[in-house]
Amino acid sequence: MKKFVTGLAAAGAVLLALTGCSAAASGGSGGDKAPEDIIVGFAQVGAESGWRTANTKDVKRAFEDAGIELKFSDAQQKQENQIKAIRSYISQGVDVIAFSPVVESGWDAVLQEAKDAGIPVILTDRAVDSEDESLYMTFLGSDFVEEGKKAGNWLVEEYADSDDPVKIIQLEGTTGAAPAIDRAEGFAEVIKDDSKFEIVASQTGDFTRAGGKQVTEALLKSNPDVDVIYSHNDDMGLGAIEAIEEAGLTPGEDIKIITVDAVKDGMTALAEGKINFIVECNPLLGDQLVDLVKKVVAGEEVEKRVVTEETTFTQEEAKEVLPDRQY
Ligand code: GYE
Repeated sequence: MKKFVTGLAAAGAVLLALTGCSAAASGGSGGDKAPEDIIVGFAQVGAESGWRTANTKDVKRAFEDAGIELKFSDAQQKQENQIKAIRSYISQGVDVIAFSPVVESGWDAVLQEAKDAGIPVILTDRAVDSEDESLYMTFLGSDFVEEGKKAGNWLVEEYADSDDPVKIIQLEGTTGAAPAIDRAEGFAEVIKDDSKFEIVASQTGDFTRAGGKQVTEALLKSNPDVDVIYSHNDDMGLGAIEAIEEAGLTPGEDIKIITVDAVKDGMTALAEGKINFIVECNPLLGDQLVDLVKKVVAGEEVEKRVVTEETTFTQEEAKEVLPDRQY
């Protein structure tokens, strides 16, 4: 039996050599490369938020722990910078490219270039809208629609006993980004069944604190009687808090705030009662990414979609977990 298996493996190796086809065409760069021989190119979105900082730190840590070389680039939230970085990784002939697409659309051409070069791609954190799923190996990240639904469910429960209208301002993430599109969609789906909920204004704050503050300042002027702010991330919510306080109002009381992420600054504001509810989005994707890289390089099958597990936090829960919060 053993002989047969060895023979088969040898036949496989000959076949690969004959066809000149590396396993990369079907996914991995083949063989059993030692971690120190693997090179990964990672094209990060930017450094727009606390979430992103924690994500970058964790990815770098995980690759260092694994002894895998990581080439890292920061696209400063610009798609053309990410495309440039990916092209450079292709020309350097890295083993795997991982990236967190700043927006969903417009990746097919560069993904096709990676595929033609036999370099597998792993989507990390954010999705692309490419119809051809063979352009990437897998997508590791959160279910953003689910996050939006969790935010909506809290709101529905919070106002369950009231028939008064509930006016909502939505602070959107980066226009065209998967988490902005999906968090809006999930939230809208949950609140649509009750006509007392109305999104009176919805604008992008680009996932930054400064953006959240600026948009809130402007929107408070046109909507002084708003009840709730639903922010697609903590940072924009923290910016909104500043704008609300500067307008002489009390965040968390005069205007309720729901955010997504659960980074330390957000959780602190939640514990202080300035934010009312946070839906968690886990940035610690490093170890799972390393795992997927190893599998892809070894030519092993990977799930097309790997969803990270997440929870939600009320004020009491935030107080409990804050002392041990890593990020
Ligand atoms: O929620 C936000 C960041 O893509 C999940 O990007 C990520 C989002 C995160 O800027 O804070």
